[in-house]
Order: sequence, then C-alpha cells, then structure tokens
Amino acid sequence: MDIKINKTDDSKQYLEYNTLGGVFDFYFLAGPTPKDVSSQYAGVVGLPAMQSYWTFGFHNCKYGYRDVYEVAEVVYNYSQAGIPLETMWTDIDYMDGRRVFTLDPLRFPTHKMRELVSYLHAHDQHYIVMVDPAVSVSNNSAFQRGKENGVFLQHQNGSLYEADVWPGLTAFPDWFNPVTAPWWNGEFNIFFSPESGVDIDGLWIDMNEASNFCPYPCTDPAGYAIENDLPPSPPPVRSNPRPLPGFPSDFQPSGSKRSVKRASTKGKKVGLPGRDLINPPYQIANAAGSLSNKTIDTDLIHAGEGYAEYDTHNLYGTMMSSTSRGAMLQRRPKVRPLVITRSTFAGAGAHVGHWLGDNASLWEKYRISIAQMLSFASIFQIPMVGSDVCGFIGNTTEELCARWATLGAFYPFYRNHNDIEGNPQEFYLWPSVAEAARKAIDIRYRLLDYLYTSFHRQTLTGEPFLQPLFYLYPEDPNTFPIELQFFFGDALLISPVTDVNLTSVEAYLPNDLFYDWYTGLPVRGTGANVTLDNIDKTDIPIHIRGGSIIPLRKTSANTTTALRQNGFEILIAPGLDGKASGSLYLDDGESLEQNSTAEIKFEYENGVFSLFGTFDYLPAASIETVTLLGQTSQPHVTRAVQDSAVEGYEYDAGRQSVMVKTNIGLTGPAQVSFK
Ligand code: MIG
Repeated sequence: MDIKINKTDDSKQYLEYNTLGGVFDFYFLAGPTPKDVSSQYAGVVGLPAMQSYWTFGFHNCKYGYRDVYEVAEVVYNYSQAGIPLETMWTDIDYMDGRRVFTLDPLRFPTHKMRELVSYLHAHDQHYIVMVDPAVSVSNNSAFQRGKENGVFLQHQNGSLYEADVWPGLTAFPDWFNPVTAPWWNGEFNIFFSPESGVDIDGLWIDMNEASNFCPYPCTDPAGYAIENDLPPSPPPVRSNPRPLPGFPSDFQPSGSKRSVKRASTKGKKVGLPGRDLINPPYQIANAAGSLSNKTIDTDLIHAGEGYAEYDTHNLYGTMMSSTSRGAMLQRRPKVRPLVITRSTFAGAGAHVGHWLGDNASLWEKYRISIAQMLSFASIFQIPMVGSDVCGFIGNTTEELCARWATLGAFYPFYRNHNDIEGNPQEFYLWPSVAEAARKAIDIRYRLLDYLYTSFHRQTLTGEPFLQPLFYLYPEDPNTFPIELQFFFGDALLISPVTDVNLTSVEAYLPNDLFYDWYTGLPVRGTGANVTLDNIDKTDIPIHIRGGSIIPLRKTSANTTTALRQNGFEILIAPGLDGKASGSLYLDDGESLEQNSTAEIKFEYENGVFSLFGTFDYLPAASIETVTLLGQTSQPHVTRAVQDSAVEGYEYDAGRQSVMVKTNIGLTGPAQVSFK
C-alpha cells in the first residue's frame, strides 16, 4: 500500500490510499483531544499488554559476542563498573551455524549456558536470546519435527518453500496453520527447558517481516547459501581468556577443559481469480524492489483458510510474535511474557513490545528515536518500545553514547545494542559513558514505580504515558512541531541535548509552572524557548510539571528486585493553583493475574497532602519522606494528622523545599499537613 498525503493544485489537502488488494475498514476517531484519539485507537486495536517490573531495568546486548565467556565477562564488567545490569542478551551468535533451537557446542555449550543463566538468576538478573522464524533444513531436529507436522510454507505445487536466512537454506513456519503453534510450543519447551535447556526470561524476535536474503525469484536457494557463505564461519574457539571472580569454575581459565506432508487441509480464501500475486499491475513504492524480493514469495498459499501471502504479508511477523508469546506463556503460565519483536502490525502491543530496528550510531538517529518512540508508544499503542541505545550500525562515539545513555533511560525499553562490525560500546568502556549511565539509571530506577504506574494505566485505559508536548498542551500551537522533547508520564518533561559538541539546549516551556529536577527550584514557563546551559554530557535536563505528585524510591539499587525493598519518597510539585495530584500502582511485579494490588491516589490541596485508595498489596517499603517544593519560606507548622507517622522535618531554603520525615506504611489512608 502507498499512502500519499499531499495538496492538489488548488491547495486542497488530500489523503490517498493506493493498494494492491484487501478490504478497508475505516475508523474515525473523534477525539476531541489528541490523547482521546490515542485511547480510542486502543479501543479499536486492543489495549497494550502489561510488562513485568524487571523489564524496565537496563538491558545490554551486542551482535557478535564470540562465546559464553565473552557474555559472562560483559556481565562481570558491568558489575565491576557499578552500572546496574538487569538483563543480559545474546544474539544469533549462540546458535550452532545460526540455526534456531541449537547451541554452538564449542562456543556456547549447554552446560555453560545453563551455568551462566543460573549465575544471572542467583544475582536477580535476567537473560534473553534471539529466535528467528526461518528454520534451517539441515541437520536440525526442530526442522524434522516441523516437517513431520507439516508446519512449513509450501509452493502451490505442494513442494517445500525454501529460501535463505542466516543458517543458509531455510523453511518458514506457516503461522496460519493450526499445527504450527503446538510444534513451536514444543520446540520452546525442549530448547528453553528450565531443567535441561536455556531457561530464558524473555524473548527477542528478529527477521520476521519475513526477511529472506535470496533475491526473487531465488531459483537456487541452496546454491545461494554456498555462494554467500551462509552460515558465516564462527570465530575461532578459545578457552576463557581471563578469570571472572564469582563465576563457576567453568568460566575460569583453568576450568575450561571439558516431500512435505501437510497437516491441515487448505481453504480457498485466495481472493479474486486470475490475480498476479508476484507482479501485480500496480507497483507499490517498495524499497526492496519487487513485491517478493528479500521476503517470502507472495504467491504462497497459507494453510487453514487458504489466504495468499500476497494478502497477509504484513501479518507474518505479528503472528509469529503472538504465537511466541503463547509459547513463552505455556513455559511460565503465571508471569507476563516479555517478547520484543522487530516486525509489528496494528494491535501488536496487546501481545508484545518492539525495538526500533537497525539504527545507526549517528546524532540524527539519536534525535529521531524520540519521534519514533512517541509514534509507537503514544499513537500505535505499543508502549514497550525503544531504540538501540548508542546506535547499532557503525561506531558510536563517547559523547554520543554518553548522551544516549541518558536519553535511553527515558525510553520504556532501555537497551544498549550494537552490530557485529561496530566497536564495542558497553557503557563501562568510557569513564564519561559509565558516569552518564550510572546517573541516568539511578534516576530511572528511583522513578521506576512512577513509570510502572503510568504504564499500567495505559494498559487499562489506553491513555499514553509517553507524550509529545501537544498531548498535554493541545491549546498551545507552539507545541505541535516539537519532536525533541517529550513527557515521561504526565509529570516529567525531558529535554535532551540534541547535537554534538553542545552543552546547552533550547527547550520549550509551555505557559505553566515547572520545577527543575536537580535544583528543585520553580521555573515559570511562558510559552517560549529557554536556553538550558552547562549540561554536562553525563546529564539530561528534566522538569517536573507543576501540579504533579511523584512517588520515588528514596534510593536506587543494583537490581530491580533490590529496588523494590527501598523506601518511598513522595515529591509534591504544586501547580499554579497551588494543588497537585498523582498516583501509585503496586503489585507483585510479574504475575499475569494479581491476587492483590494497591491503587493509591495522592492529593495536595490547601496545604494538606493526603493519600487514599485501595491497599490490598502491601509493599516491603513505607513512605520515608514527603517533600514539598516551591516553598519560599518555612511552613509555619508541619504536623501530621496521623502524628505518629511524622518524625520531624527540615526546611531547605536553597531548594525552597520542605522535607518531612515520615513512617507512613502503605496500608491505608494518611495525611500530612503543611500549615
Ligand atoms: O541480518 O541478529 O535488527 O538487531 O543484531 C541482521 C543479528 C540480523 C538484525 C537485527 C539486529 C541483530 C541482527 N539482525
């Protein structure tokens, strides 16, 4: 489909759809506000899936880790650098000849992979690997079982459809076929078995557009694999080059010894007769060239109802994602599965999250990541989203990576990922990047319950928690074109430095009251740009919107598990009317069905802070401080309605704030009075 937005010669705006097939359903979303349109869209495509608390921790990945030792070493290095690493990832490198559902026996042997995962789990860390849809046809039991079950796409003459992806000659599961999901589940149960396989905590899906390296018509896919060195040869085998204190002996240098059956009948939903499913008369502006180039052939007919790939191409990736969510769920039926996919379709957010694919390590891509993230999170209802932090293709720079470490801390999905060709870019590799990451993760983790609460709200109502400025200030036309600043939740305005060699940013502040995150001091926005300067490359400007109450953890932690034990600080930022409000959602952090939750509302009005709501989930922590911003003089009296919960207070003239020390258990309503 080509969508054209343009003006006629007499300047009339039009929107034109040029499509090769299919039937349109048009929905008109009446708003009236932009935020309403987002929620209404969720009403059409489905509300996004809630994610587990740990998934909002920091993730590290790279394409090209040569063996399990290198993966372990990265985990170790993060810990030595004091940078919290919540989840380690491994790309296709772990596979034997890049075949899904296999482990390279020399570089990523099963018992060492199991030791690595046990090590991570024992340290409250997590592990994720990649799975691609295409299955190697050679020497692969997953393929044999799939073939016996008839799960793969076939040509119209009934022969197996073969093409080339990483392992060379591959077949492609047909997600329309009802036998495919049970087979896929079975492969997950074997390969990702907690008892004998790689016990992953989340899943990464790639190449599911579906990608195919062999150009159409790909008449000799076996020859193509040979000519193009698929699979590429792996790096030389080595024993662990260095000791990794705390890791099992296996990770220490001295310990290093050791005719296709079709299972479902085909329907006949092939569309109008006589269509050319390969070269239709209208050619869309397809970057890959002809319709079937670099993907699976569009004249393949799917099992089940018998739809043509021509009509369902855009569903391949999203069907793989949903099927994979199902596979993750049947392994661990009680917890929310994290699935991060490259290909998506409308409604994918109800099942999975998304990373924004292969960006480059360029400032331009750092900047555009904001608009891309907002599209997915605020409009498409796929809020678990982020770009490859520090950039994927090419070599990043220290300055770009430092800035990106701070910007990525405000992506819902926060992952450093890098191409096999690129110089390594783990955060600990440069002092300034390490420093930026430590500071940014500290802020992100202190805000993690605020993020979790806001994200949870979107899963219930579709109200986007990440927002362009015009979502919160729709009456202010100056906000319409702004794409380098955004709101993280309703309360925090993020204004990153946007280019090389800069230590300042022109940030738009709407006509409203804000507070500087770092100094606590009020900043009166006037609907104009202000210059924020002296922004060190390890910092990112943050403003609190007046009228907000933010639940924070008093201190950050090395893992999200430890973070959940830390006490809360409630930060009150009164608005122009002197009032403020906020909320806190608490649950066990991972169960699909929650036995008990807490939905707590915060209000500040007439000098009194109150909290009320439902308190069925009891967190490990209590409210240790309540801080009120914007106080030019010490409040006359500070006392609690529940006196026992207040242990004193301090006025800070420099920050114009008063901090009340409290011991408010989150077990029921409470109040603190500031007058
Ligand atoms: O042909 O798995 O977007 O994140 O590192 C490239 C290797 C295949 C593309 C993904 C990228 C991943 C890479 N993959």
